[in-house]
Amino acid sequence: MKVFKSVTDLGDLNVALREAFEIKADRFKYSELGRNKTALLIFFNNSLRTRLSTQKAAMNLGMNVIVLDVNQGAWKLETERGVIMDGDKSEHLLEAIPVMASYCDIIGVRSFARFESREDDYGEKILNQFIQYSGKPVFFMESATVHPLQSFADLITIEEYKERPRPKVVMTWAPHPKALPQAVPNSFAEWMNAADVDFVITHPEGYELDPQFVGDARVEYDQMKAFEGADFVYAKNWSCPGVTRPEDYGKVLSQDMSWTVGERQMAVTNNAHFMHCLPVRRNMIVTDDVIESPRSLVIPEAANREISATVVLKRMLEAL
Ligand code: AN0
Ligand code: CP
Repeated sequence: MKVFKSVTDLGDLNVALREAFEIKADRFKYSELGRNKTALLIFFNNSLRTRLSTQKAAMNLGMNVIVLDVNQGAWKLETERGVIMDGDKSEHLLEAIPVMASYCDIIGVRSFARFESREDDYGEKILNQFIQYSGKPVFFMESATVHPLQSFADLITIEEYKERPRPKVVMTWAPHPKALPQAVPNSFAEWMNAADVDFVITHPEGYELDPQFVGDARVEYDQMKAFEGADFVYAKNWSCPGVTRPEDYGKVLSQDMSWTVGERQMAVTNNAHFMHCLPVRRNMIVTDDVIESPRSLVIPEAANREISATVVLKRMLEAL
């Protein structure tokens, strides 16, 4: 695997899931595979889970790890070609990428949507430059539009906790005070469409996700209706994807607190498990009672980030 961005990069999902459970049963099974190989993890944005779980995954495989926080201690990077660099940015991405690549074998990059231009974000301008100019395998650690390591961990979690063969999975929008990217819901939709689940998306009008990720998924604007009979409830806020009104891209269109996931909504589900990628704002996205309930999977879900990252790095090491 040279790039890890989409569900299709993993090939057969059942094979990938089997690999995940094999690694979960013995996470050091491939501890010789990464000997003398180096993973470089580059963060343009904050992280707790991705940073720690990916480092742990690399260590499981016997790799060395270097982590760079671009905005803390490194030179500020210009990302646009053709700019006269007379501002605060001391170095261009076009030099920085090959230099960073020269010190490692595999590169992971986190670079969130900037909300300056929908075209740049959905064109994956930053990550594509890493793919193009590094000459190294690149895996996405949440880009402008996708967060595949999260969705793979989510799928592993659903596989572990499902209580019937084809569970109903509902992804619901929930309120948040700040504009958040669409990467998590985009990828989750993409992965659920590829998995053997009955998938429903619910959100207020105006929050329609990009059709390339929604695919054939059912969209239900009535949250209570969507929740009926759900086996898994996956909550997430996202800002306006700008599908119907491009001028609203990245805006907070609603802070409707009736969408906060609480006992009222969970009561109409099939005793659903609650999921969220974290970090989560309590009593905005989900009530204390729901996130603390025995049906909440937020901690095992986060723990599975180590497993998804180990599978991905293993596949990349095997293709070096
Ligand atoms: C980010 C997001 O919503 O994309 C990261 C989630 C994994 N969340 C925040 O910035 C709070
Ligand atoms: N879920 C997730 O990616 O968390 P971090 O932003 O803390 O890495």
